[in-house]
Amino acid sequence: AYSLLAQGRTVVSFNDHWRFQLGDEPNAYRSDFPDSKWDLVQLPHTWNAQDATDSKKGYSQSVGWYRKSFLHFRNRAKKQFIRFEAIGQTAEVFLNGQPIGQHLGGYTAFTIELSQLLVEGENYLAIKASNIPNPEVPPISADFTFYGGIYRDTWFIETGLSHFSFGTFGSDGVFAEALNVSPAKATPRVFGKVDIDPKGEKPATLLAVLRAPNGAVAAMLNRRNPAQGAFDFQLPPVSKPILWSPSNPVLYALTLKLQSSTKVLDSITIPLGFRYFRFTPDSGFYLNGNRMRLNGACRHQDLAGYGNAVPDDLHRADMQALKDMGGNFLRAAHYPHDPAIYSAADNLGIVVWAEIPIVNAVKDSPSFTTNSRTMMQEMIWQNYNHPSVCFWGYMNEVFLALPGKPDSLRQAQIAATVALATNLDSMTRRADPSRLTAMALHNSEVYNQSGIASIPQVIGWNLYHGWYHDRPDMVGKFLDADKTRYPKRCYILSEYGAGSDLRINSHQPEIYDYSNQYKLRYHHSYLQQMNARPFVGGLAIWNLVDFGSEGRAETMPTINNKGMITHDRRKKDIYYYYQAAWSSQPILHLAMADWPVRSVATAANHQDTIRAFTNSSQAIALYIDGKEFAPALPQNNIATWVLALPLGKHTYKVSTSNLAMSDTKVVEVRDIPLTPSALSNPNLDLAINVGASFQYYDAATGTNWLPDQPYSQGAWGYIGGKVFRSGRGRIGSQSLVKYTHHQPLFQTMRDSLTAYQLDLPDGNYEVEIGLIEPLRTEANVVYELFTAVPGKSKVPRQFNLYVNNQLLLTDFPNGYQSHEAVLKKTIVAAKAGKGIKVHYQTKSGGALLS
Ligand code: GCB
Ligand code: CA
Repeated sequence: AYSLLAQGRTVVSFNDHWRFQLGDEPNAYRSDFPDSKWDLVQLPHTWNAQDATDSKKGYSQSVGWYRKSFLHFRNRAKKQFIRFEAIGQTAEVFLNGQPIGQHLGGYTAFTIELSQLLVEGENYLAIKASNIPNPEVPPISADFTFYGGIYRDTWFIETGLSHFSFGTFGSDGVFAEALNVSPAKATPRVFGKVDIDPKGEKPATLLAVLRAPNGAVAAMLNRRNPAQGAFDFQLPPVSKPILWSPSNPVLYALTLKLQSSTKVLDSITIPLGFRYFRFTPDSGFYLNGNRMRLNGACRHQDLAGYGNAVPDDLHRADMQALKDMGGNFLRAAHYPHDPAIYSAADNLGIVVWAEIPIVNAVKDSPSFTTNSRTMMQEMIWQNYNHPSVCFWGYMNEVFLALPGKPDSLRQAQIAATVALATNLDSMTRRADPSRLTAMALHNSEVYNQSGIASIPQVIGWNLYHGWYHDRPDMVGKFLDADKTRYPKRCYILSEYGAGSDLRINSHQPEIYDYSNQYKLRYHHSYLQQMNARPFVGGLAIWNLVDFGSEGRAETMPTINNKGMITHDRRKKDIYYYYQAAWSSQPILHLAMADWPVRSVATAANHQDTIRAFTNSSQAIALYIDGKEFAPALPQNNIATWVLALPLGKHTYKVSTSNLAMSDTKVVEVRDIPLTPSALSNPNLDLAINVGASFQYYDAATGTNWLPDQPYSQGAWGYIGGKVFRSGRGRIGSQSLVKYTHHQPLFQTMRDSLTAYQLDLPDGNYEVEIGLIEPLRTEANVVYELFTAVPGKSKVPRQFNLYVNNQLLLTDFPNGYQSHEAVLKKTIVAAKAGKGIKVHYQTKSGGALLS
C-alpha cells in the first residue's frame, strides 16, 4: 500500500549495515554464507584507511568482500536497481548467489538491475572488490594511493516497469544541454533512452519541464506515446536565460517524467546551466563572452583518517575551500571524482576539468584500450549534465614512465600511446562536441616530438621548475618557447607546486627544503609570471590538499605535501596568499600561523621577515603587543616588514589603515644560543638538525630544532664536510627512514665532517646523536636509494664515532641497515673549557651526523 505513494523514481542510499572481510573467500557469494563474524561497516568504506598512511611500507592491495542482507517485498509494478558510485578498483556483484554484474575501474559509477533475482523476504548481496594491480585497467602507475573498497555512496533505486534507461555507461540515461546560448536566448535539448516493458503500463507521455531558479516554468514539452529506445528533442527556446557563471552559478532544473495514463512510471530531475565558452590561443578562456582566467587547483579525493572513503559533506567542504580561496577552476585529478564534487562545482560556480586515470604510461593491449574507452565514456555520460564541466581530459604525463633503452621499445610505446590518444580524443569529440578535450604533459620534449601534444584541443603543462629542476623564474620562458613554436595551442598550466611541511620553516628558504617559505617564494614567482602571460588561460595549483601517495618518502612518509591545505584539512598560510590574490572578498591574513614558534639569532642581530597577505591596496599597519610599526604598502598581495622580533610570546596584529580588516596571531620567538652566556644556561636544551638550513618544530615536545651552522669560537657548529645531497642535488635523502617520526631530522645530514664542536661550559651533559646510513651497499657497490644509480664510492664507509673520546659507534654502518634511524645517548663531562665534541676515526668513506 505504501509503495503506491512512491510514484516515479525513488533513490535511497544503501550504505548501512554491510559485512566486510578483507581477503578472498570463495563461498562468500552464496546466500547461506555465514558472515556474522565479519566486521560491520558503513559505506563509504575502504580497507586502506589506516594502512596506506602507517609506518609500514605497502598497503593491502587485495580482494575484499562486502555482504549485505536486506528485506524486500516485491512490488510487481516496479523495477529495482543498485547503483555504486565507485568501487576501488574492480568489482563483481552477486545477488542471492548469482553473478549479476561486474565493473572495471575504481572511479566511475555503475548500475545493475536487481529485479529479476530479488525474492520475497530476505535477499543477499555480495560484492567482491579488488585493488590488486591489474595492468589492463588504468591507472597502472601514479603518484597516489590506489585504495580498495566500496568507498563512495551506494543507492537502491526503484522505477516503474518502464523507465529511463541506465544503459548508457552507468549514467542516469537522460541528458540535457543548452544549445545556441546567448544572453538573449537559448534552446534546451534533452535526449536519452526509454526502456519500455511490455508487461507494464504503456507510457502515454514523456513530459519535460524546465524550471527557472525561482520555480517558474521556463519551458515545457509533452511528447505523446514515447517509443522504446532513443529520444532527442528540443524544448521551446528560453529567452533571456540567466547565465551560469562562477560569480552567478544559476541552475535551472529540468524534470523529465515518463507517465502512463494513471501514474508516473519514472521521473528524474537534472540541473541545466545556460552558459557558453571558448578557448583562444592568445587570451585564454571566455565564459559567456567574457574573458575569465581560470584560477584554481587540482584536487585528490582522500583525507587523513578516511582514506578515500570520504562522505559527501567533506567533499563539499573541499569545494567550498576552493571557492573561498577565490578559485573558479578545479582540475579533478587524476580520475573522475565523487558525484558530490561536480554537483558542488555546479552550485558554487567552479569550472571543471574532469579526467580519467591514464597516468604515467599506457599498456599496449586491446583490453587496456577498451577499458580506457569505457572509462572515458562513463565519465562523459555520468557527468554530462554538469554545466561546470568544460574539459574532458584523458591522459596525464603519459610519457613519464617511458622506457629508456632500447630505442625500439621506446618508439613502440610512444606509437601505442599516440594511437590511444587519437582514439580517445576523436571518440570524445564525437560523444560531446560541446566541451573541449585536454591532456596534461610533463616537462619533456617527447610530447612535441611524438605529436601527441597536438591531439587535444587544450594542452595542460604540468611544470615544476624550481622544484624538481631549475628555478621558479624559468617557467615563464619555458611556456614562451613552446608558445612561439605552437602559436595555435590553447594553454593551461595544469599543475605546478612545491612541497611544504608545517613543521618546517626557514630564514634561508631553498629549493627542496619543504619549508613554508620556499613554497611561498615558488608560488609567488609562478603567479607573477603567469599574470604576465595572457595566453595561459588557466592555472591549477598542485594541489588543493595534501594527499596520500603511499610510496612517497619525503618529510611526511606516504603523503605528497604540495597542498594548500593539509591532509587533515588545516589551511596553510599559502592558502591565504592565493585567497588574497584571487578572491574578491576583502582579505587580510597575517602569515605567521605556520611558524608559531621560531628561533632567531639575536647575537647575530637577526632581522625577521613578517608578511601579511591582502588584496587591500592600503598600507597595512603592524602592531606587536599594541606597539605600532611603520606601515607597509602591499606589493602583489604581500605586505612585508623586516625587523628584529622581541623574544618571548607576543601578539602580532596587522590591520588596514581604515581598520576595516585586521588579523592577530600569537607567536613565540626564542633565542638561538650563540654566546658563552647564552650557552651557560643551566636549563639549556640545544637541539640541532645537523645538515639542515631550516628549523623543525616538534609540537609534541615543544622543541624547535635549530638549523645547522659552521663552528665559530664560543658557539657551536660543524667542522668540515658538506651538506648531504641525494640524487639531483636535493637536500638530504629522499627515502623513508625507519624507526622515527622525525624524517626531516634524519633525512638531512652532514657528510664527511671532521667533527661537531659545541663550546659549552664545564659540566655534565646528556648528549644524544642521531644518524643514518643514506646509501645502500650491495656486492660492494654503493647505491643511492633515491636514484638507484651506483654511487661514486666503491668502498662502503666505516667509521667510529666518539663524543669527548667516549666511543658510541664502531665501524658504522656495520650492523645497521640503510635508512635505519640510529640514536645513541650518553652522559659526558665537558672539562677544562673544551666543551663537547663529536669526533670520528674514519677507515673509509665519509663520516656522518644528522
Ligand atoms: C605530477 C603528477 C602528479 C604528481 C605531481 C608531484 O606532475 O602529475 O600526479 O603528484 O607531479 O607532486 O610530483
Ligand atoms: Ca558520494
